[in-house]
Amino acid sequence: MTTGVLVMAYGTPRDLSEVEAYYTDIRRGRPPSPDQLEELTSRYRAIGGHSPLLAITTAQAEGIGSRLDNVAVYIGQKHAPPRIEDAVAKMKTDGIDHAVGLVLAPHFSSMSVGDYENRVVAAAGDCGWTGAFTMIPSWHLEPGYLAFLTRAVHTARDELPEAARDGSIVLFTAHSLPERILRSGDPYPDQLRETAEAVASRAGIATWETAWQSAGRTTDPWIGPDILEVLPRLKKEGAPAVVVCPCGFVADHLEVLYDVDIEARKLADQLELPLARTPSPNDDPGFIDALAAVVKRALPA
Ligand code: FEC
Repeated sequence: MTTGVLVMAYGTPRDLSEVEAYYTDIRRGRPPSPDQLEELTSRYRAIGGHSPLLAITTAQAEGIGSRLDNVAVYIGQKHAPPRIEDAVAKMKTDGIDHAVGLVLAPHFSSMSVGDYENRVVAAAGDCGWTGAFTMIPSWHLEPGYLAFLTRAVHTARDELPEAARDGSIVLFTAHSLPERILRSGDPYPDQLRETAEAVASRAGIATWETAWQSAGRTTDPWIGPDILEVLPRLKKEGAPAVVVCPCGFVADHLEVLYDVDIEARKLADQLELPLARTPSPNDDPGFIDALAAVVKRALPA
């Protein structure tokens, strides 16, 4: 049997000239207004004009591949090339009989992981790939991922001023989604809480909360509370400092490097609330071991 793993990620524009096409894709083909485009472009400019996401996704996929015997690795992105559809077509050409689908996001939502799965199924139908497909729905309690985050919480906490460490609050965050996902019993918020609880217990952290970040600029209500509302409340309640652990993401990219490192930090500075952010998993060897273990369990015997 010829086996493959399809590693899927959000995707990023490779440079500023691709931001418009990328944003149009995210908006399902509706081009952004000039103001919307300028606003997003200015966020990419603020992180140096380029997101490291594709390079990190590639390193993660190669790391997973190097830990598996006789398994071909494909990268499929949601909003930029190489796209999920291209990867599925390549799996057909390569004669893959069985593929495992892994999304580089730990928590399941019908609007995130579910959407990636739908794209694979539709692409298979379109190109006529008839191999078996096993989708990994979530891996938010994978021991190696929790171990990475546990170390990361300690690393970030140690960056806080010594006097502010005791009593500091850890905020575990993930990308917000429109509230309508909750009506169909989506497990996304529960899974975020389960990751947070598991890491807090391993790290010996008594004071922690979950919060949401990076909500879209749409008129729909999005799941809250948003990190930008939580920081002022924590200050008011007398928290001496905050550790932000964006555990819904596994790489440095716009939503971490801008939304946490620039936007949330600016607010924390205004509030005079010390803030440290946990390092991202990226290509940490122990973290990649964890992803490879998740894939191995899903491979056909
Ligand atoms: O570094 C980069 O260039 C890419 C950063 C990036 C990641 C990411 C991950 C997730 N998103 C999720 C949901 C939504 C929903 C919308 C939405 C919109 C945007 C926009 C940008 C963007 N997202 Fe994203 N997301 C990243 C970037 N995202 C840019 C458009 C401007 C803005 O709103 O800021 C709203 C549109 C829609 O309805 O589709 C919803 C989720 C994740 C985490 C899971 C995953 O990685 O797939 C969920 C990284």
